[in-house]
Amino acid sequence: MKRLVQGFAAIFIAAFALMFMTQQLNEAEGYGGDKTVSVYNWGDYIDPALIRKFEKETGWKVIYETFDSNEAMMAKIAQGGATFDVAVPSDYAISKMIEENLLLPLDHNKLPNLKYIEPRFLDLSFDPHNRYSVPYFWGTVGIVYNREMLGGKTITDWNDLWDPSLRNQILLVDGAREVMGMALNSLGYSLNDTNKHHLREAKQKLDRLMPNVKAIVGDEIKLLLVNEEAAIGVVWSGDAAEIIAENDKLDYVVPEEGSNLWFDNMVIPKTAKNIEGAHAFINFMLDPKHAAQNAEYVGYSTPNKAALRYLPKDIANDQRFYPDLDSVGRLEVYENLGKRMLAYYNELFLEFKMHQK
Ligand code: SPD
Repeated sequence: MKRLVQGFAAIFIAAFALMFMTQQLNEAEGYGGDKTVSVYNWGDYIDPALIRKFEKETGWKVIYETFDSNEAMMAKIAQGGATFDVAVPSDYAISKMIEENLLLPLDHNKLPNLKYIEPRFLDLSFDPHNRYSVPYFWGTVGIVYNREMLGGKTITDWNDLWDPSLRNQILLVDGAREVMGMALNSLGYSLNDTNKHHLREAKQKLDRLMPNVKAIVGDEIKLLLVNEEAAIGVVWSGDAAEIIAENDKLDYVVPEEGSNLWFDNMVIPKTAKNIEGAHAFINFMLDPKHAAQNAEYVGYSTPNKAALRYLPKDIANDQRFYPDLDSVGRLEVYENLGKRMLAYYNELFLEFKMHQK
């Protein structure tokens, strides 16, 4: 009996020591702990001065980590090794994370600044009643083009990109849904198409675009276009705004065949350690002055109605980035197409990427 008790005691002590060491390790890496708020966001997607202001006002230290695709973010959160208090997924990814039970319901009482969001950005189909998510930025996908490098030629359609005169002139955003969506739209299909023949057709069409593709890149796409390393970029609208602000030879168009309307929202993952801090951070970002400062810094469009009056007029009235949605052609929000179909989109995109020069 004594040996049995000693055995249990040894197991208990070992388990406790392991728990303690894991916590120390997590805290050393910056994850978890009630003195920190860990935020997982897209690259180049916040004004660092706002992080410092939040830390100063609340006493919580922000541990900030970035990702470059919804797929990478979801894999990391689902795997659970690192835990985050706040993350910023897009529409279809939010729906998928809700389905996979990866998110905590929000306490709206702790988010009084939610009232500043324009109603058309609330209660969207990927998260009815905003039970799990609140708006951060929104936008479209389109084409940035350099008028001078194209000799005055204007671009209006996705299909313009297949013009043989554009050899080695196109940079593509590194996103499976964006690139597959562009090819599907160019063929007259929906960017949520699930017909495998249509998807293969889109992939074959992408292969025919490859001679014109200079590179498929992440956030560096902005610098490359500003520095005129290529004449054309397929980009998110907020990146386009930032690029055009740096080089006025460039313009942005949302192609007439149709494109993507997207929403990035803030959520609290189920594994969050500091739920109080997570709500405080989200509410801080929803404050109109903070939302305006953030929008001006990153270039993306804010869904915060009250923030618009703090933005310079030339930004808030720019129809390219704050369009009246009825006036923009056929825009679709990415749908959660289910695990297998999303994996198929990724597989086709990876096959396409493998044939890069
Ligand atoms: N550099 C910030 C990029 C944010 C882009 N989010 C858009 C996602 C559209 N699905």
